[in-house]
Amino acid sequence: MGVRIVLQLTEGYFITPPTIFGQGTTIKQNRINIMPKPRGVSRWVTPPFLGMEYSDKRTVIRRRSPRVLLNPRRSKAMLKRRKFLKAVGTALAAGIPVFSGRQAFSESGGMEGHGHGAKSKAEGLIHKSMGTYPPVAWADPKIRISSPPPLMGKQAGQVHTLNVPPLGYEMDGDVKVFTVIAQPVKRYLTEGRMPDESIVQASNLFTGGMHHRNLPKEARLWGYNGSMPGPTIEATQGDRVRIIMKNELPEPTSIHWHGLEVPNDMDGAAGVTQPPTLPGDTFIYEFTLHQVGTYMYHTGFNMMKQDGMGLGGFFVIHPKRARHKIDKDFAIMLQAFALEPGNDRPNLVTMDFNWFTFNGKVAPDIEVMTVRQGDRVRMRFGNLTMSSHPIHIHGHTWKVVGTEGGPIPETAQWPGNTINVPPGTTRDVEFIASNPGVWRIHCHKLHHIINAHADIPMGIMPHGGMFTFVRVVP
Ligand SMILES: [Cu+2]
Repeated sequence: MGVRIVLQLTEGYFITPPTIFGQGTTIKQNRINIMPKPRGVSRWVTPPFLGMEYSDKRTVIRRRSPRVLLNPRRSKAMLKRRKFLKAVGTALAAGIPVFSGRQAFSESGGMEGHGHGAKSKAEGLIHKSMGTYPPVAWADPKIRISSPPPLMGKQAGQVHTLNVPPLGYEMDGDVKVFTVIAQPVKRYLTEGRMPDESIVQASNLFTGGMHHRNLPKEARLWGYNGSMPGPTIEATQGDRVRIIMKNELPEPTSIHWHGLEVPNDMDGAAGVTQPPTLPGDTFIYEFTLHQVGTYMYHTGFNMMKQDGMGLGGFFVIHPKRARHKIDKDFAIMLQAFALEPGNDRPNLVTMDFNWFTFNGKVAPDIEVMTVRQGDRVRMRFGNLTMSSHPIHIHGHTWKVVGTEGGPIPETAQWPGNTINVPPGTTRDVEFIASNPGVWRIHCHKLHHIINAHADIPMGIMPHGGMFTFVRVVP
């Protein structure tokens, strides 16, 4: 299968392609800006996604072109061919591997042989496609969104992923079979309620005049099985697992098994180890697990966008024989979104994130972790954001017992009550819940414990972001 990228240049077109693919085997990450802003353009627009055509021998599926907005009064003013070719030259000089305006348009019967006149066929094509295709959407109304698979909600193991329903499996002979459906998901980051008064004593909820109600915030994101993040896949060392991935997104995708030592063709690096799975298609991953520990899965295609839309989850492998019994085993995925006021879709081209989530929720909607005094508690953190998160617990000291490389030998474990979780890593901590009470646990980057950088009721209790409690019941 070949992936052909068509860069459509026109007046005022500011191109920020997330990913550009070579023929079959190479991926190049690129950012090019074609400047300057020509006359007649009312404003720059950063297109959310590059227009692409996905083709195999039989079919050409034209996905949507980028959003390009011109001053409507001048939208008929087409780019002169000379200017177009000049821009092509710029792109080639910028090292774009697969781009040729001539190829792109001659294959569509466009530019070839039309060198004269201001309104060549190629120009017509540019204009037509600009007008015809909207930006890549959150959901494609033509793709039916499946309800969660029947095993969603069945506990497969011991891990409690806060605010995320568990995932069960079926056996096919000796193979554990999981189903994950990549699909658009609406997620309330917060429903706009007050903190739970059964957790915090009412008299302590006095606000000092700084506390006010959160507004509800619903976001349109991408996830698996109706959940963002996706459900935690749990298996045991030595298991053979099969993961059936169905794509109900409006664009191709794949799943990368982050940290797992799988055969190369199971790595999910779409464009390198497999073709991307087209909308409506299914890809089956199957491999044997020899590792132990906390791993992740996330998209392996168009990552900047698809990870940013939320496509990730935990992959936990339990040891055949545990070091010791764990009473409570929690998993918390760290994610961040830039949701501008009045917008329910993330801005994917900024690193100014303003919503910081534990498992797709912000305080005060994040589940409280209730344990009994004396319980041995494990917490697993995974970071799919673009910055680190130092997660801090009150009233307890834990030991760092694992990373995305598996368990840390006991002699090398270290104590603390803040664990920095850098991007792309996981960290496991364990502690005995010895100290009764309601204890804060939160990211210690203080901008990460408010919502939208706007509600700042910091007087008595931080109210938002990566923040919840561990309640130790005596
Ligand atoms: Cu943080």
